[in-house]
Amino acid sequence: MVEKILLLTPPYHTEIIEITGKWPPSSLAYLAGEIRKANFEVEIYDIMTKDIGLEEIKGYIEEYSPDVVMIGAFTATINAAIDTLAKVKEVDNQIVTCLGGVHPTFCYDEVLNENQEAIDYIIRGEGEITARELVVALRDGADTSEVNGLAYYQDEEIIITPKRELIADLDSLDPAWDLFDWEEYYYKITESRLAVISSSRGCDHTCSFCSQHKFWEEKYRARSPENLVEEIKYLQQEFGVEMCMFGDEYPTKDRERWERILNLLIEKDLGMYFTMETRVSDIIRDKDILDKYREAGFVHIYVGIESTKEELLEQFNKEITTDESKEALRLLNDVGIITECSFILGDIKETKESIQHTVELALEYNPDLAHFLLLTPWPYADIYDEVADYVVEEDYSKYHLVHPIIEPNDMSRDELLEEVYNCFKTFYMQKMKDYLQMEDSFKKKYMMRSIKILLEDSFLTEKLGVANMSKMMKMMNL
Ligand code: B12
Ligand code: SF4
Repeated sequence: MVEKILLLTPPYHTEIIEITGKWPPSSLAYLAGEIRKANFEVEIYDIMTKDIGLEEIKGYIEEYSPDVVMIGAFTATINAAIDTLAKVKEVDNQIVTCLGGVHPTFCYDEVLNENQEAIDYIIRGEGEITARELVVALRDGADTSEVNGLAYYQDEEIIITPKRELIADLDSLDPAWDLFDWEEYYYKITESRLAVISSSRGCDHTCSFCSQHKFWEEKYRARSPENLVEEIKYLQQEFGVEMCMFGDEYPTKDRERWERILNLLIEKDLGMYFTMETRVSDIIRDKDILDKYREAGFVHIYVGIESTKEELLEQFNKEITTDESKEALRLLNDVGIITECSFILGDIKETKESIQHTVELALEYNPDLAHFLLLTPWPYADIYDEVADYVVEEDYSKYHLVHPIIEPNDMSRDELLEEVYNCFKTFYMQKMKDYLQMEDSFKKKYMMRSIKILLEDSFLTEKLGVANMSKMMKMMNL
């Protein structure tokens, strides 16, 4: 009898973005909400947040004894997800194991061929309806080949069922937020209880290094402002959420909808903080309402800048110019919103000099926070074919953006990594002086806390060296 469904996150850590807090896995809340509609008992066990390893996971599976276990993965987490499912099978081979998310959606054949024992089903594409229909079919003893959106191994061959259609109305979803242990989730910088929410799905741009527009089939669907703001209010009232990250690819695409969201947030006056990622062009488009962003609670915005080189922006199909990037950062800085962006390094023509030039320009662009990340071609991204001959790392667990995956013509991987660390060092040594002089006390405190976390707990801590660290900490009075 199939009754108990367990949803897991993979035991994977990077000490990169994660260091700023503990982030609830919203995908699992969405999946659980839909599965629950068919009267199953559903649990979410957030291994990533609990920071536990395979042996503890084994103990939990033995104790909970689920009938079906589901886990999600993108490229960096795929190995950890598969190892987890293998462990589940070790506990009880009768437990049905399912894998979803972007990496298995595109690489289902490679994943299934190499892991037939561990994985019973791959759920391809948008997960909610397929997951629910699959567990219903398992409970009813029905033929799973009738369920769209699956890939699985049967009689020595991979069965691929027809594509799952995207959900037409995102307001119809009902995420099971009550299944989280909210005490566990927080954003360190503001010391706030944190939720990751989703106001829309997809993106109609086609940046060549990105997988998100492909996963969502280059379509854009959005929730109604009213439905979204009601959910935010509910999260605050029921679970004490104080800060929400919009996990969307492209929350601001439709100006009318976006302004309505801002107006509603201002009207409700919830006193919450919000953060999101969006496009440079929308920030410029919205220059006349950016003060509303801040008033609504958007304290920190990540803008997709990616490069200081026009040539690379074109190669990435980013559809922005360097002037626009500078302008967007300036506009956000002017209204007191904390700005963050990343610069992708390590394309095949990269040299030590070009990296040094990038860091100089990064300082001129003047974001509050910058990341210097390495070009990481997901095997299903458009850019993959362009750089395939330069790929020198096949271990997917290293596809986390600060490990060299490709080797440029004129730099070794060690040199590349060394330069990445130098970029962080140069950038933050300079920025620290700016932070100290900030007049906006909220922003100053935010930046001081960010830098403290970066110095004390990140992948950079070791690389900066004790002498540099103490010098920086002393300089910042930390
Ligand atoms: C929030 C977030 C985080 C949070 C983690 C939240 C969490 N606990 O899950 C934090 C900030 C910690 C984080 C860290 C990292 N992240 Co992140 N993150 C996101 C972000 C912005 C939103 C995810 C989200 O909530 N989406 C909303 C939900 C509803 O959509 P979804 O997750 O896609 O889920 C749907 C489907 O994918 C599928 N599905 C997903 N999981 C499952 C599971 C099952 C069982 C099934 C059936 C289906 C299924 O069904 C879901 C519903 O339809 C995405 C970008 C994005 N827009 O999605 C990047 C993203 C997932 N992150 C990414 C990366 C690379 C990382 C890091 C490696 C970055 C780094 N250098 O540190 C780390 C890894 C940390 C770790 N330990 O895993 C990449 C992955 C790229 C790729 N193709 O491989 C993304 C896509 C961003 C990008 N650069 O393009 N991340
Ligand atoms: S990087 Fe951003 S704008 Fe570009 S395709 Fe991906 S989600 Fe869309």
